[in-house]
Amino acid sequence: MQKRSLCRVCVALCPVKVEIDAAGVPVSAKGDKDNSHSEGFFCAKGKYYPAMHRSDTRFLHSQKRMPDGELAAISSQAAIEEVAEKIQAIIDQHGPRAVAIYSGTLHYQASSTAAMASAWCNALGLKMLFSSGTIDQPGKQVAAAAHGHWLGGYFPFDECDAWLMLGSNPLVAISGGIPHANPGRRLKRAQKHGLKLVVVDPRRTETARQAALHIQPRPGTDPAILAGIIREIVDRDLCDREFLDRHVDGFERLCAYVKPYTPERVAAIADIPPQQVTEAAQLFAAADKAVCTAATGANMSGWSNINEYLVLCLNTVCGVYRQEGDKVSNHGVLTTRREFKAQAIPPYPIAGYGKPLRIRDYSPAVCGLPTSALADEILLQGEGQVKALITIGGNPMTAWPDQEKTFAALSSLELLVAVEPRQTPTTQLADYVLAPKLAFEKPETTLSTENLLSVGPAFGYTEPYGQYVPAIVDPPKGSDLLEDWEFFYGMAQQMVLQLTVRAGIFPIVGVQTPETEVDMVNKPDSEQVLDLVTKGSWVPLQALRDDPEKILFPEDVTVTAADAGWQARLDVGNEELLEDLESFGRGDKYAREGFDYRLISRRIPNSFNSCGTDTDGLRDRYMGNPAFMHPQDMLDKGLERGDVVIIQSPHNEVEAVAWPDKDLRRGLVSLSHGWGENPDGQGDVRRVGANSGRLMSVEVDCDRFSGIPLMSALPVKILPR
Ligand SMILES: Nc1nc2c(c(=O)[nH]1)N[C@H]1C(S)=C(S)[C@@H](COP(=O)(O)OP(=O)(O)OC[C@H]3O[C@@H](n4cnc5c(=O)[nH]c(N)nc54)[C@H](O)[C@@H]3O)O[C@H]1N2
Ligand SMILES: Nc1nc2c(c(=O)[nH]1)N[C@H]1C(S)=C(S)[C@@H](COP(=O)(O)OP(=O)(O)OC[C@H]3O[C@@H](n4cnc5c(=O)[nH]c(N)nc54)[C@H](O)[C@@H]3O)O[C@H]1N2
Ligand code: SF4
Ligand SMILES: [Mo]
Repeated sequence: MQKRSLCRVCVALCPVKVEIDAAGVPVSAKGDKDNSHSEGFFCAKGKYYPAMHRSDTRFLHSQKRMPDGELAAISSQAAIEEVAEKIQAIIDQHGPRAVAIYSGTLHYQASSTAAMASAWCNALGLKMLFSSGTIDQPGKQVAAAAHGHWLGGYFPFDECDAWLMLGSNPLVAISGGIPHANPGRRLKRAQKHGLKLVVVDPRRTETARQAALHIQPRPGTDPAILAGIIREIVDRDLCDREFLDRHVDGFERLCAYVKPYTPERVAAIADIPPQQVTEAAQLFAAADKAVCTAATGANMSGWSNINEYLVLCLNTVCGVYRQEGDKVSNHGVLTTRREFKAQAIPPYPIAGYGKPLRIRDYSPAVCGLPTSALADEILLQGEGQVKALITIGGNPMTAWPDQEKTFAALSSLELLVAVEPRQTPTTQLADYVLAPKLAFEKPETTLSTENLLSVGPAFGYTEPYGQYVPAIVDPPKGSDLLEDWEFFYGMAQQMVLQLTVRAGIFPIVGVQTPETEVDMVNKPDSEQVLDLVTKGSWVPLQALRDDPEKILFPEDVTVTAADAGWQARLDVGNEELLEDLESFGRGDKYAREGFDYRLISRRIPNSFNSCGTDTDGLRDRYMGNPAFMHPQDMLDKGLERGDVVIIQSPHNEVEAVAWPDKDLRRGLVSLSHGWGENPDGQGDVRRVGANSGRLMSVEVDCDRFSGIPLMSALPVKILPR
């Protein structure tokens, strides 16, 4: 029997057709060719998603750590009661700051999880809330706060003539850069209509190969490239003067800061031909509709805030936004109904949103609390020490920078709870594992990906697309699993809390989303929770349930005039952030004597962070997560494909498997994350992979707002084993 669902490994949420056997077990999946939005697109991880449902490493029951040190099955209800009681006791004794939450990537992809977990945290007054966002692209929120927002929004990818991307590879990551569904086909189609793609990446990526212009710089030099492009646009008088005059402050200051970045200087810093700067500027400014975006590569290489800020400045200097009367073809389906107006939302403070952390002078910022500081907040004794951590849909032991410190911290906790469906390096340390149902076992909507439009121009859908899918299989026989949200609801009931659920996943700037008090006596069912998180949406969720064939919901929406008397302006002259450009210009502050290679971040097609790393068939595409190097660099070091090397950073070292990649610049090692065992593991690196986070320090070279450490362009040495 075949049933339709959505793959939920990554934000593409690809529509899939799942083959279910007579026993009700999902056996295989393929892309849904009948779906006009995705046109059958899916990937290897989606193919193996049914296998993840059946995996040997999956927990079929919640778990409790026993006195002998082993995990043992416990009923979901008992797990809820015991965890709730322990959390309450810790709060009673040490206050709410002793309890921290870490929300990982898979927390956001289930709309009910994010809504109910947030509601529970709010009801308890928890403030120590961390997420994978601050070890991802935190410069986005920082830059947006300094710059402001344009309520008319950006033109979607499909309508643009030029598209400039720094540090993203959407043809593999399927995340941002190019909108999620079927990015390859979308790109080809857009190019047929004349779109010029410019990619800035030290690696000739799958996406870069399709570009009209690929700039292949030294990693960590994006500030120079962006400043150079803006300078050229100003110099050649290619700015949108009218937009700047009417809606923007700080232009003169921006011009002064980018002035030193002549094409020749940029070329010297980034080691690229100077004419590429001019060419990129001309391609971008000549386009009728264009957008510049940056992703992880530009956020992890030491200059996240200034990179993301210059991206916004470039867009604003060229006035790329939708104006009054422009059609809004991607208005939304399941997010809260809203207006698009030709007006600015002014800048707001970057930080200072609450009580500071105890270490490294961090205070809550627009991007949230710095995850890189959480291990130290757990380890640092005294008043305010974090004693309990709940991780939801994340895997700190493979994802957090400085794996050894993370290991020490997580091992020392009084209580570690993981809401996690499978055995991971993190669950090896957990006191409780709350075992959730997996995707095919629960209903879902496309809300979470649609809501990503609040992250930036290349996120969310480019068309008014929405889908609802019901549960299509029962959980495995004999299992005792709940949906993620039910754990938080159950704990709230146990702790006698009133929960209030807010619609949506991430707030959308300028939009008031409806809130609803949850019935704490009669437990809602999953469908009712989905109704709460889509309350006030463009299209009522029930309409999607009633007609599953209908997936596009276009309405005639245009950008309206600004409110009468509206004065707010965008700011491209934020001195605090532009000072980073000044600091960048003083020389390579991250270089370390003797560390002659740079490790750069990347994604590989066969794993999604740590998902897939224990799935046969996905794991074995390479030997774990290899350390890609230029073939000539390997030759110079006498290395062959598959040889084990030691990658040493100023902070620590790991073993990794060398693998040739002619698409890299010389002098680089390109290593993906999410792999590797705990530091006490004994596994073969060729199977378990290398943990790149172990090389990173959370004490030096971290950003002052988000705490994101140097996770790309990291100086390393390559040594024989
Ligand atoms: N060195 C280095 N480190 C990095 C990065 C890098 O480039 N380099 N990238 C960073 C980035 S961008 C990110 S986003 C983070 C990722 O950091 P995390 O989000 O912490 O890591 P994931 O491996 O994505 O964890 C997702 C977990 O959710 C579990 N899961 C799957 N389905 C469900 C479900 O239905 N419910 C629940 N509760 N759990 C589920 C999976 O088994 C997995 O263990 O890593 C960051 N770390
Ligand atoms: N297959 C797969 N897909 C994924 C994930 C995965 O693990 N596997 N992870 C998901 C997650 S959590 C996220 S956040 C997204 C991220 O999505 P992307 O940000 O698109 O991630 P990557 O594919 O790693 O692309 C980053 C690119 O930055 C380049 N880079 C490294 N350093 C620099 C630099 O200093 N400057 C510039 N300009 N480029 C640099 C790298 O070579 C790489 O090609 O992907 C998501 N999708
Ligand atoms: S993992 Fe692959 S199939 Fe699944 S949603 Fe992402 S791109 Fe689609
Ligand atoms: Mo991420």
